[in-house]
Amino acid sequence: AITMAARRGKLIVFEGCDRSGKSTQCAMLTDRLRKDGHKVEQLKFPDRTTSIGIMINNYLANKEDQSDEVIHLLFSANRWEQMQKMSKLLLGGTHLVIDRYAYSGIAYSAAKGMDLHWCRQPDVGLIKPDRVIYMTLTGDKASERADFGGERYEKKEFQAKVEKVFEQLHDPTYWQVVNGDGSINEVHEDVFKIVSEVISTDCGPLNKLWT
Ligand code: FDM
Ligand code: MG
Repeated sequence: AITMAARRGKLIVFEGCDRSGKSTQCAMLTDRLRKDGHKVEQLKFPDRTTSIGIMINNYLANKEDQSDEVIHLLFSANRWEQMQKMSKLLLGGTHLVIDRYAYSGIAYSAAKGMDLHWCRQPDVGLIKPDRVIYMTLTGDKASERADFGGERYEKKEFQAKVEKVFEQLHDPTYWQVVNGDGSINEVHEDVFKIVSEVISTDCGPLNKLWT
């Protein structure tokens, strides 16, 4: 008898500058998909719970210094340490909703003036997202939101540079821009529409990033 091949889970990544609403939207999307009966897990990068993540956290909290190269490689290693778990979940049919990925890795490092090509290399071969939802905000909306300015990188001028790199990384073949200016529910509806389409499409086997 013909059995339907189990469909793998989809990898959905949220990207964008600080305070663009990524975390809120990740949580809402995960809840919604779960309520609709999907297997779904939410992850975030940096994952501050691992040994590498603790080093990253100390760096971001300005408790520890690292050279630009070292912190860049730690952020990348912090993704690589989750690849086995992620591929298992995806192949087992669980969708993954991820707050930041390799694009943040490149955008924040290149915004410091590091070479973009160099910055990309450590993440080559990570699991490629099925969709990147790039959240944008108009004008000064981000800095008006709560908590902006507490950690390293949370400066208006720096965020503007990060945004420029994100725009360079934007790949229309699998990125979609969502404007985060609206209410949380309005933005959620935009996100949900995009993700519903991705979930109902057969995306084939897992792909590798930038190979
Ligand atoms: N960040 C995040 C990087 O510089 N490189 C990376 O690879 C990643 C994933 O870390 F300023 C930056 C982006 C942000 C900071 O992220 C912490 P969260 O999402 O605010 O925890
Ligand atoms: Mg932050």
